[in-house]
Amino acid sequence: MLSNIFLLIGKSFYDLKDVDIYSYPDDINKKKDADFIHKVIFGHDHNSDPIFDDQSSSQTLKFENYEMDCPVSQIVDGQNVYTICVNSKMIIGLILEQDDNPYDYKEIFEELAFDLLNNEKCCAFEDEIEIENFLITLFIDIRRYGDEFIKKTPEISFAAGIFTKIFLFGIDDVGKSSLVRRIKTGKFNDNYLTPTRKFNIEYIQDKEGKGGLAIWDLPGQRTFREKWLTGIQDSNLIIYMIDVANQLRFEEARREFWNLVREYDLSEIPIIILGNKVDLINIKDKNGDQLHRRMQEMIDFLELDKLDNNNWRFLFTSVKTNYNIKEVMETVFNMI
Ligand SMILES: Nc1nc2c(ncn2[C@@H]2O[C@H](COP(=O)(O)OP(=O)(O)OP(=O)(O)O)[C@@H](O)[C@H]2O)c(=O)[nH]1
Ligand SMILES: [Mg+2]
Repeated sequence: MLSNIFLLIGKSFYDLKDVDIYSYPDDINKKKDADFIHKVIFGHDHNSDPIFDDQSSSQTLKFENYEMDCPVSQIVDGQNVYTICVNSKMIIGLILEQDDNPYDYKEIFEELAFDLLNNEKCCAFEDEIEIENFLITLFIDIRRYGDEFIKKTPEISFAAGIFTKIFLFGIDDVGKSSLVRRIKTGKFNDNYLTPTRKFNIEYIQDKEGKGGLAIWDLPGQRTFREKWLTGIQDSNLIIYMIDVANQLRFEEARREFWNLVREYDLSEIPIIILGNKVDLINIKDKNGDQLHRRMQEMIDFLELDKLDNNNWRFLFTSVKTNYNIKEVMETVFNMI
């Protein structure tokens, strides 16, 4: 488990007075922890390509792009430290628990730091609050990843026979994580969720003893979509969710669905397509003809009839109003 994160940034790493130190949640102090910091810098420098160019002192700290070297794992004063150097000017360090394997965190550490800095441009390293927010975001996401993914990996293989793996995907903002939360806790909150960043696995035990589900809630944002292919393997059932109220993104939703279906042989796996946020479209009679017509329109648009797989169902849902959520669960258990 990640216990602390820190950032060393400065015009030169050779003299600590030129280095600013930020950390979260525990304070790392320039005076008190000087020895520790020196060792971290030395250890990183001697375990990676030469990265600290001493020309740097005259240059500014403004960057267009952020490049990262490969993370370095070291034990410093008995602490499990994992550091990455950015643009030869900064070191971001994770302090992990003793029995953590830093390499489990390699991918998330590199990708998240890269994504936050280059794609989301969340920090320009000019403002202290911005820097602190950047560190806190990294901390929370890496910690959550550790808690939910790394710790649970053995559980998946161990429980493979008991838990049915459900692969839940769809473009961003359609309501996937909201659905998982609804199933798990019965709750919905308009303001509760933020975009998912990593595979999120939720284990749900059916109350009536029908079995256990491991629902893989995938991040829908564009940068994560190529990862879908990695996660889909061994799935027992697939749920593809679209937002029926957002017509502007129908085309994108259809494209992403077929990208995956074509790429991976899904002919044997049951598929449920959920048209979510039905509360936002104007249908007066939710069980009558009008809804039926809408459903047929969606099926035609998504070209579901072209699926090799005959084992699919389309359902309208509203995670918000709880409409059809019970039916989703029934359909899941019927289909598997
Ligand atoms: N009106 C309405 N809003 C919903 C419904 N389901 C989810 N939302 C809202 O849609 C937004 C996105 O929901 P999320 O569950 O985070 O979406 P997601 O698909 O997990 O998004 P990514 O993780 O980015 O892929 C949130 O603001 C939800 O509150 C619904 O049935 N009706
Ligand atoms: Mg989500």
